[in-house]
Amino acid sequence: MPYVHDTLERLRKSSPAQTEFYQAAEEVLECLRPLFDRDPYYHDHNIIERIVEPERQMMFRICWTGDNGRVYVNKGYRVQFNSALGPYKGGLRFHPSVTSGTIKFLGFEQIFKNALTGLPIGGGKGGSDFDPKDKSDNEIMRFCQAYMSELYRHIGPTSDVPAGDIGVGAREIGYLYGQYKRLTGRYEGVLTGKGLDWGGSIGRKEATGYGAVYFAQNMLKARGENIEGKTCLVSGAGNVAIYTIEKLLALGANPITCSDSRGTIVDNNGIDLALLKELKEVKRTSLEQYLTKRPKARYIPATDYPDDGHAVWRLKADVAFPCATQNELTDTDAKALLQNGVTCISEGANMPSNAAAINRFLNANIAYGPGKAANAGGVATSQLEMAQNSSMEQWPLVKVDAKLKDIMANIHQQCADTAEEFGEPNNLVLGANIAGFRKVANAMIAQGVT
Ligand code: NDP
Ligand code: 2IT
Repeated sequence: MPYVHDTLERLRKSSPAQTEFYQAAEEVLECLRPLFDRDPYYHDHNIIERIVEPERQMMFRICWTGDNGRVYVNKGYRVQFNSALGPYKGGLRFHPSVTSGTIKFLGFEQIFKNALTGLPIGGGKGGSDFDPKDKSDNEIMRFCQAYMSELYRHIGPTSDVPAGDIGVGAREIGYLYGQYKRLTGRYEGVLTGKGLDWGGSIGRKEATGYGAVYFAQNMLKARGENIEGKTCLVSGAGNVAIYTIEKLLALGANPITCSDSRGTIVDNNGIDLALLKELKEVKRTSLEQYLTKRPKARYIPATDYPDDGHAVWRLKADVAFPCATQNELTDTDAKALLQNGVTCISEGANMPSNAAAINRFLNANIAYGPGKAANAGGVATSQLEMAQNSSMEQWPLVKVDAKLKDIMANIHQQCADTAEEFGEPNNLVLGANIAGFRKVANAMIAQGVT
């Protein structure tokens, strides 16, 4: 199929060094081959060349003052990738590893994820190479204010609505929102993940993790199984990991791991959720501290796996939830997971498994839910927050949670049906990419060449 091949070749030349973006684009485009083979419609409209190019990208300087009086400089980004289905929607990531390529890969994934939710949201993403670790609360506030001092002119409740991602949680959203309000004088739904007393949706904080567990339940149900009693591996110790663990415990599963960039906790009696929240949501400290209250747990430093892989994936279990970051799960990890009996993987993170690991899962025919489907509960609940903001209402948890469950079941069904339609039942990667793509592409074509 020269169309896919040529587009990827052009991207490789025009986006040098954007390896994560290229990886994400290659996965999607390779999955689209059977669709293009069947029908020249999308080719006739030159749709993949159009869809891999962001509508707009902002890069800006952020200057902020440290507690020591020194002025620091960081890079800021916002990629407005695709608005065919609605206002740009997607989180902000503050992490020292962030480059324009990282934000572009995340924005690209977001387009298809948001399409799968069935809600009217386009795809975008933003962030900075700012490192929030070891910064004081005042430094975080000044950085957020500086970031919003540029971003505010590019966003709005019906044009572009950012939210959280790695390094951006309730505290950062608060400071960003305060600055937006100060600069514009407007109290409106321009960010999601807000505090519950000032426009936030009940259930948003929990939604990505809960949604990833609901997605696993749907995959297991399709195979006549249930999550109850299953031993689960979870990576990460942030927002997504914590609420994945919370839902697993509530459903009678046994999550035995969590991890941060420094190491992994293995607690065969089940992760102590209250302790994890205290360490990560209140004290913002290293996971190693977990041992002081749970001495029977084990701590494996990340340095034990310096080059290839992650301790979390080397344990006996039934279900795995990668909830930390991109490419955290290598081919060696994938091999270990399969050998250790894991038969279901639901990705809370964005693109956590590398291409070789994904191929291994698909060849083994296990239940594999790719991030753009399995972690869509977060952005879906963000859209529910936008709906509540625009009607000036706040819905109760039962309503939000029922909608979230419905949305996750729908996403699973769409992916499974589309995989079946293209003769690869169980290939939810193919199903997610084709189902998401068709919605966006059809809307782009209907709206003409813009
Ligand atoms: P948080 O910042 O709350 O937590 C991230 C966690 O992952 C931390 O425990 C962090 O450890 C760990 N981590 C980050 N980078 C690495 C690394 N290179 N190696 C090992 N561990 C690492 O972020 P979230 O929980 O919000 O996000 C986690 C993932 O989920 C990301 O891929 C994000 O894009 C995705 N996601 C998030 C959504 C949301 O609503 N928040 C929605 C959908 C997807 P440490 O603190 O030591 O760095
Ligand atoms: O990757 C993601 O979907 C998110 N970080 C959440 C985006 C959002 O707008 O809630």
